[in-house]
Amino acid sequence: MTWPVSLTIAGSDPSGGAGIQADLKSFAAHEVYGCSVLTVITAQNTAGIQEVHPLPPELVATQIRAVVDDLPVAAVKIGALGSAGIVRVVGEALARLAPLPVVVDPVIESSSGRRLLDDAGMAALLERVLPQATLLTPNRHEASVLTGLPGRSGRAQARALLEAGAGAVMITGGDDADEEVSDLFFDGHRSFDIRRPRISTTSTHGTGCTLSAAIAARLALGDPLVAAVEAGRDYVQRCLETSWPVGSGRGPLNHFHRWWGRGA
Ligand code: PXL
Repeated sequence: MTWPVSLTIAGSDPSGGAGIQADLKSFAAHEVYGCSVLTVITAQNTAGIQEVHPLPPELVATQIRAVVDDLPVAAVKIGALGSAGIVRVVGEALARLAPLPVVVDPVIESSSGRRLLDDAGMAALLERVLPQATLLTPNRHEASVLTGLPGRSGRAQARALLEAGAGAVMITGGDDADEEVSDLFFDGHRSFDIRRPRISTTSTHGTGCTLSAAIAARLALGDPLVAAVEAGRDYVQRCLETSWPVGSGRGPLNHFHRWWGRGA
């Protein structure tokens, strides 16, 4: 018996709803051992983000080395990277870890609109990290910024992201206003929409982090990619359905609904 291990390389949200905190909760809920390499320290809560401080790239590189030299990492999730220098060291580390499954959530800004990666970082992400993604999970805005294609051209964006080197793409539609949330999956062969009813809740902080971490957890457990994507999407739906208000703004998801049930 071995304990599956997932690694998140992402930013910190001290309010615990997004970033590495969401990723570690998501790994734990899947009974996957979670480890985390910090890239950016933010000061934020459910109401908004106050500060964003990327760490020195060498410190990110040293953290990654400390983890992968010791632990049998079976899947990696990449979240906010914060600077072009960090993108570069993460790209180098992924090349050494290949062919491990890598889920890349191309975080460009926080849900409240604060930049978490500048333009130089975006260019580096496209060149050095995106081609190493087993799966890329942009929302519509991120897919549009990464491809330069307008917001609603999901299929064209997905094709462009595969041409840029991603193994597969899931463009998430949670930020739309539609009754139904529709996510688009494309891996070059299979293309399908995953549709779920929209849940009326203000507890949506960290949805993208949680989804990509859940998929990485399923991959660490040995699921094939499409099964991992569908299971990850169902997990997020349950997290949203069972969430309850925490904080004054956009609250967190209920990562532990299997044990905690629905909130009071
Ligand atoms: O949800 C994107 C995201 C990722 N990582 C960190 C964040 C956020 C959004 O606020 O703070 C650290």
